[in-house]
Amino acid sequence: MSIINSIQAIQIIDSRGTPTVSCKVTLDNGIYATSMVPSGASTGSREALELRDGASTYKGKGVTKAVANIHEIIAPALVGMDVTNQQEIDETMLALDGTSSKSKLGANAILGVSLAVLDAGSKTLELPLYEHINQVFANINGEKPRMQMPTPMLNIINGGEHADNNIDIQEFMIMPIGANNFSQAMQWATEIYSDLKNILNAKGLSTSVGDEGGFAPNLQSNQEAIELIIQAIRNNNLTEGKDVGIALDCAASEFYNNGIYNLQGESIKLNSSEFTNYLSELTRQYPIFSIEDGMDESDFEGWKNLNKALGDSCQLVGDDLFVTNVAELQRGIDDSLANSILIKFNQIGTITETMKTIHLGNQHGFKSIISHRSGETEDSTIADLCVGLGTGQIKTGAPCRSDRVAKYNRLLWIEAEQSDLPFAKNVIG
Ligand code: 2PG
Ligand code: MG
Repeated sequence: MSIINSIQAIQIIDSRGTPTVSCKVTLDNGIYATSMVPSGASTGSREALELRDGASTYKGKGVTKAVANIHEIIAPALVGMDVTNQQEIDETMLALDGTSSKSKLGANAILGVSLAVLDAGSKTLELPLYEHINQVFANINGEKPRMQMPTPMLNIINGGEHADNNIDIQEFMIMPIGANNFSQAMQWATEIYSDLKNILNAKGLSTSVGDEGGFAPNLQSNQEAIELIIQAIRNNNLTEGKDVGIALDCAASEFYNNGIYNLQGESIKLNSSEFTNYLSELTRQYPIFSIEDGMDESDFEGWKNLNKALGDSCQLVGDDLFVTNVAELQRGIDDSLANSILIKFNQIGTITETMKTIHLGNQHGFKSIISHRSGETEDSTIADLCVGLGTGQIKTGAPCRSDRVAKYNRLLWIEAEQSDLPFAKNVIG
């Protein structure tokens, strides 16, 4: 038994210059761990509540109330508990909050503690974090995942809410599906990224980056973004579709209104079935292996139709659609809305709930993709989560900016230390 002795929290700053919660859990044996909570921009409306002060300081975005909730409500209840009992600790916080949206304590307060508890548990057991995560999942779900290194999904052109350019689709990602191991996948990705910069430069286009480290030029169309990426892939003697797949996150809720998908960058307005055709056409033209949030979060008929049209040939990922919530995922399974789920622990607020959602997906053949948020920190827990749960895919931005590469660099260390871990080669397609 390793007992929680104290819990401290402070307000820190994330990669967008916005306050967020950091939490430190100290055990009676002197071991401690800290966490930092990420934050989204294109958030789903059914996500758990991120508690912000709304005061005049920090443009209303301070998190001192969430910090106070940790000190005044959560810490007194958790001090004295066994840190290795993740589920009991998370469920104690859920009971303290008592709301379905975590609006009393704030999902940012609860997650900060849940993550620090997870890491302190691994430290006191002297296990690498990913191995501890593997065991915690088995304790909660009675199933021990097969650990593996993921194929990374690297967002190298940013649009939508993550950039100030005219591109409507939020993320254009490369997936080095044909690499032999994780480090080769990262090598290819950085080489492609570097070539893409040269290509943009040569065309007189901006090489400034967006929130996730991808380039954010103004372009004629979504197609042009994909074609520039394909050119960069080919410049490296790699083949699109064989060595490197393309993945999109449309974040379609951001440009959907009253039944219309409004692609302002291309001056096109499409209804739900026309937008399904637009996406189907893109997959016919280009080797697109994965489409996230292809439809608005509440356009359930649209999702059903997209899944009918593309679900057999393409990974269709629910992010705003499922918000890492077990009930939302169950609806998606029952109604055949998608075939994969994006996992972001701050959408739901605890490690235990995150693991239950992944477990439900596993039972129904859904792929889980572990994901960062557009507002990030140097916290790299998602790298260990991905390996420990063996989900096979991680999306955590471009190979650029420390908030993004902290996760990739942690994965490079895991690969170096555990060379017998299999790599999720050709994970899709
Ligand atoms: C997404 C995420 C991360 P945000 O939509 O998948 O890329 O963005 O954190 O802004 O919701
Ligand atoms: Mg998304």
